[in-house]
Amino acid sequence: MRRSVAFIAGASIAFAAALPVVAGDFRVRQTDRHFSVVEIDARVSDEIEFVNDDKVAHNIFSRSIVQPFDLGAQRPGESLRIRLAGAGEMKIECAIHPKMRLTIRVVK
Ligand SMILES: [Cu+2]
Repeated sequence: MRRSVAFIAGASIAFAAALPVVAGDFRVRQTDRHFSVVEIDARVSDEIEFVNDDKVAHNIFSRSIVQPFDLGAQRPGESLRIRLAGAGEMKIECAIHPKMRLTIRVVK
């Protein structure tokens, strides 16, 4: 009996891990000219929300081959999103503050 309970528990954990993550899967804040996280492990089609909690503007971009983009000027309080389009590693930077760095590893 105990054995079958353990099996069911294990199966439900595996099922939960296989479920797709809902939209707005990751939220990255920009505070004191830094990203709130430096690394993210995500999946293709996950959404990353960038929230500017600073008193200054930012300009998030990536030259990554996987998904190059430039979100342009982001005012304080503004929230911008990207949806991850391909697998690979992305380096995210800010055109205004070169020390701002974020790595997103994307798997299928
Ligand atoms: Cu910046």
